Amino acid sequence: MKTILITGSSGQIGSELTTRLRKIYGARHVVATDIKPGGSGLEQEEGPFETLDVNDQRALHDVAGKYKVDTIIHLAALLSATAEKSPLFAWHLNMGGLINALETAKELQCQFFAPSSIGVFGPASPKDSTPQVTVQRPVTMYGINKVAGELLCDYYYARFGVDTRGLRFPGLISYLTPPGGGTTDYAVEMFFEAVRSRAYTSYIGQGTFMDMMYMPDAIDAIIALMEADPAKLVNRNAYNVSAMSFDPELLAAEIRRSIPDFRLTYQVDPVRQQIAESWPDRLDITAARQEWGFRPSYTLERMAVDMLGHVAARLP
Ligand code: AKB
Repeated sequence: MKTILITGSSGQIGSELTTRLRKIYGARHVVATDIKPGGSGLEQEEGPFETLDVNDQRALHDVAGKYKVDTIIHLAALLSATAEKSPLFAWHLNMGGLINALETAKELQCQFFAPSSIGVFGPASPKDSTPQVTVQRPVTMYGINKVAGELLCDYYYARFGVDTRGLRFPGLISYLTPPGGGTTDYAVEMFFEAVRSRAYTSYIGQGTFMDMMYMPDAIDAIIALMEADPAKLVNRNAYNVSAMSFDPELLAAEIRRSIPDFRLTYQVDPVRQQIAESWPDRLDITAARQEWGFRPSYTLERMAVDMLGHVAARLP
């Protein structure tokens, strides 16, 4: 039986992952931590929760030691748009938090997961069917952090034998906890505004395609990768994963199947638009399929129907 420590457990991924892992491994075996409570609130109610600043190496080590964890899932990080507003802070949080979590994993001999991102690619990477192994020259602070993070995780595996694993997440779509400060957040906002007001103004321009995935598939992917046979993992840090690729028009068309009078307009934000244009249109996910059986189950159509149902149920 695993005992898992999650950092950033109140965030978009953390809040749903904590609940799922507690169902699999038991509430006592999943220690949720965050710098502040938040998220769905369940991560504090359903099992152990500790307030933790990942930049505090000693505190991180002490919490992991107190619960005798054997797995660390390190989610605490700043996303792309926020990182671009405060690049120095992003460097300290994203890199400082990661190295502290890796050191703890090394000292306590833990298995380790850290999310990477489509942000590791840049304008010099192939835009379509972006390969697993290709040019990685990102032009954002977030992307630089993520590339350095992938390399650090590889280093801790090769040098110290820490069982590090990671996924390059695309935009993640969910209804429970909102994403914060990402470039792909527009997709989630569009669902909520479509149900609330039947209209949405997109900060990402028409024709800008990005990879996306529904949260249940993202959670399944983390669990599948962490359970995968280590002998089969060639590209540990980190695997391209994605379930769909769309631009704002394509998503709006899908929403109109359920809300025919939904109106989409544009007010493009130059910073987030530039970030989006530097990222791939569509990833090649062959390595994840072949090495550990990645198989997302939500298409754009299935995801949109499910999302709209849940968002309608949540809004007053
Ligand atoms: C962001 O937009 O910053 C994230 C990501 C793709 O890593 N959702």
